[in-house]
Amino acid sequence: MKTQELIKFLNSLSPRKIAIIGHKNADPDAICSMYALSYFLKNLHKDAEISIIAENVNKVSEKIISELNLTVESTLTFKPEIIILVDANNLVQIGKIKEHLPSNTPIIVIDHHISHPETDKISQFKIIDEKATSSSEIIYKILRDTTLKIEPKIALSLLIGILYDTRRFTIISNETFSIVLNLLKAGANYEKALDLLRTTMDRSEKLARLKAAQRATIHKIGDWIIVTSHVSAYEASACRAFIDLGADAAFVAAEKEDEIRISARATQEFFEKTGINLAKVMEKVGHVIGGVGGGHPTAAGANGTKNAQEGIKEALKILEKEIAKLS
Ligand SMILES: [Mn+2]
Repeated sequence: MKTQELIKFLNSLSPRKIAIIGHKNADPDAICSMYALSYFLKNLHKDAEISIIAENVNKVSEKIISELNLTVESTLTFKPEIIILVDANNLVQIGKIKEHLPSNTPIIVIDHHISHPETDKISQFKIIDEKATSSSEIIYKILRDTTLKIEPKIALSLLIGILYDTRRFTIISNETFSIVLNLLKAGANYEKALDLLRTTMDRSEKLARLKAAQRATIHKIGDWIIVTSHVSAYEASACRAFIDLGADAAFVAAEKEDEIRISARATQEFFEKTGINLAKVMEKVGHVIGGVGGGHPTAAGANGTKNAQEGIKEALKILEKEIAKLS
């Protein structure tokens, strides 16, 4: 971890106002890693004003924010002297906040998603660890490299972030288990973490999933079953539902007035046997819908403003081409 370089970079700027910004629809990993990072920064720059910002947060994050009594702003509340993007690696992901960023403000990127071409252009310093299960894991390693004591609430937050992004220890490395053990020793309560991540599904989410199923198209490409559909919201949830139903990969578009979002999910088996990385697929889909895409090999997405249908078609075209190469 480039912790010492990070500290050096931060000290060279000695910022008095720091904005930590996560992606839109911030998930528990984004929220919890931003919170733990703010703890680190408060100790490094004692007098600095620090705010945690995300345009909006997802439902389970809402619960965590209220239970842990965190403060998350939806917009910039001051002119930052430094911006730290966490769990995001490009500015489209932060949504409308992008329009309010003061120019010439140094940007640091801390993220675990597959690196994005824009990252180098926008950032003066970055810590990108694609092997990390979560941004929370990266922040843990930063804290570990300092003499700062990890307080129980910080340990709990990081555990929540890791649990969420590993899908409760489904996608995990041996190292992550040792990190989790250290978080438990630092006072994180595992029961509490699980409890905070438990949510009941909204009626609107249930309806979105069922409508997605009603509108689904099944594509048989080689031996694989790919499902596509469209909804007005909860596209990621709908994708997960299709994977649970038996799809090897799923693409679901959500069309809003001024925004197109396409979510993509695949099984680990699909990724391992085809080598198709959805983050790369969605990067291309992002161009088609007039925005950007990225994410992880089996969970990715794209945001844009137009051509939802074409975006889905592009994804299928890429899959057809790649799968044809295999036979
Ligand atoms: Mn994450």
